[in-house]
Amino acid sequence: MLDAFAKVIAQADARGEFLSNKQIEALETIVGEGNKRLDVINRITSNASAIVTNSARSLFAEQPQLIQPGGNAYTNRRMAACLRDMDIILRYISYAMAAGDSSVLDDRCLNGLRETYQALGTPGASVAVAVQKMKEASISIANDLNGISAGDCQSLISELSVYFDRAASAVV
Ligand code: PEB
Repeated sequence: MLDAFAKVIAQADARGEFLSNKQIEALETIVGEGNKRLDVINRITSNASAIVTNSARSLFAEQPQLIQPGGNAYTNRRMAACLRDMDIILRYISYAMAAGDSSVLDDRCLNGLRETYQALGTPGASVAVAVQKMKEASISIANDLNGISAGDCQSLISELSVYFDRAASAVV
């Protein structure tokens, strides 16, 4: 599990080189945008249950067969497992955002998840839709200018999008 700093250090050390100017500049950007990054993480974290429940509700409205007899989220036990999975995925995405690197998400959440879903008969494509819905909800919450001074969050939002896309494509 690496963060943005440990990653460039590992890369430079593998070559026996000092950090390049480009690497230092990239780290400077991360430090400079640190407060905005923490704000994004804080907004996702404090709205996590709304993000999960609204996204799940929207998924089941679009794919009602999932909650009908024979569906993979049918019965309270499976519904609970589904909501829990969405919560786990969102939590690891928030960790990746905190680290500025996807390795925590890749190693501890996504690795083997497609195979797990195949074994369980859980439709990965539906999980991917749920992840995309959490992405839209998270971005609109993170990007909400209400009550804050407007700033440029473009690069942080696109980084956040990449983590969601990574999670969605890891399960189909
Ligand atoms: C991954 N999910 C499930 C299981 C595991 C995971 C390991 C089996 C064991 C269990 O039920 O607890 N666990 C989860 C995860 C990590 C982890 C991400 C990462 C660290 O440790 N069913 C649907 C929807 C979807 C869904 C499409 C969006 O119809 C999910 C939610 N996951 C789902 C369901 C089950 C499950 C298990 C319903 C239960 C399936 C079953 O027992 O039949």
